[in-house]
Amino acid sequence: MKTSKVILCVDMDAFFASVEQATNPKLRGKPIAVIGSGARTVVTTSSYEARKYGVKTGMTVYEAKKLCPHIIFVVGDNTKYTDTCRRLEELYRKFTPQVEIYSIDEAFLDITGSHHLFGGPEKIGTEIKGMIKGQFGINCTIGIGPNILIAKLASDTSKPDGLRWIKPEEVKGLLEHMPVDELWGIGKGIRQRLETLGIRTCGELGRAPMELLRRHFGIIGVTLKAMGQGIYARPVVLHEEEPKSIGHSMTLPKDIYLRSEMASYILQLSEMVGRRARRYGYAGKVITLTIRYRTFETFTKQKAISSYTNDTHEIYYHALSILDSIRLKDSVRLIGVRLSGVVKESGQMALVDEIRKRRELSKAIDTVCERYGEDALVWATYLQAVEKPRVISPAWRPSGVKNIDII
Ligand code: TTP
Ligand code: MG
Repeated sequence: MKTSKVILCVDMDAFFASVEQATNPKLRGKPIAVIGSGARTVVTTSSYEARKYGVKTGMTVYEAKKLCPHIIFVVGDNTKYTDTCRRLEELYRKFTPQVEIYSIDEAFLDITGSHHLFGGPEKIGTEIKGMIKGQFGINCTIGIGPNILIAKLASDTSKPDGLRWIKPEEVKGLLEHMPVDELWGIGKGIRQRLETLGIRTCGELGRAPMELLRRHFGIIGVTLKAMGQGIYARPVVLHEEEPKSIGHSMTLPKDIYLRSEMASYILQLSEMVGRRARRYGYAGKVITLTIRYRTFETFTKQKAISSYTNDTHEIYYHALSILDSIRLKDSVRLIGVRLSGVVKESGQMALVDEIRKRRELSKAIDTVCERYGEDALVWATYLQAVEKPRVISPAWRPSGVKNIDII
């Protein structure tokens, strides 16, 4: 029998306000709001004492004061919060190495392999809550579930100062009558679109015909249906891990047939992959080309090369040779290029003069592009692409190399 995962979601209660109350006893137990220092600042968060009066994130100072005349405004200090965030991460790591710091005050911990060492998931939850209270003087809410979606739901529904474990066998019954927008990631827009299809609850979403969802939401329809059933494949993403690969893919503005057009996109993707690898000092030995046909059928082929590279043209050359080795069955809607088998660059890689020169050129292009934007300088072949889409994936993060393949 396949045992399910155990994921813990930790979310600080009224984070900025709690930190302020913890560091200034005069603020404890009082309605406070944390604001910025600008003249037109808004409430970033408020203490639960202030929330009782209806004070909410995003309100102006004036609006908050009207609802709660004795509210105390505190100008936020970001370094305090980021510092707390870093220290919290250390605390989580005592229970598992599988920690994802999702936002400044939220983390996901995969405790599947470690909970038995600590007396079970709830024991870990209680212990983390106690440690956070003891070390930082703040409350948090912890949700536990078989995946991130359910753990997040458990936390959201037991705030503040809560601890809730939704076990796998409880998921179905719990979701049956729950409105879809209570699920993480389903906002007003998707809720309204689902409503027009007669879908209001997660139970209805989970039972909706795949074809219907596909037609209205494209590939996301598949994820939505699974979410309605409480299924969520996204794992906890570890930040400190070395990237195993660097990839970019793009859905094309229209389906294409011509090899020459595909080559233009492949060059553009190779440049994005190469640039990212060079920026963070990585090089790889395996090039993968992904082609998704109009029908969504996806084809992936890879090629191992003899030496490590992060050179745009080498990546392009090999990706193109993969394209040449396949017989395209249909028009293409998505192309992806990936560099894997990635290691930290040694600095001694550019042995051949020609390669060294090209690397210098690549570096020069990177510098210009970083200063003036992605499109400032492009290889001439890009310009042959019929319509060049803006293709930075939503998963891209400025802070480091991130595997951004969304296929
Ligand atoms: P949240 O976790 O959304 O809120 P919270 O921790 O204040 O309250 P809750 O108990 O409901 O979890 O956000 C975390 C912190 O991020 C919050 O304390 C302030 C900051 N923040 C902003 O600066 N701007 C925003 O728009 C939001 C939503 C949060
Ligand atoms: Mg919070």
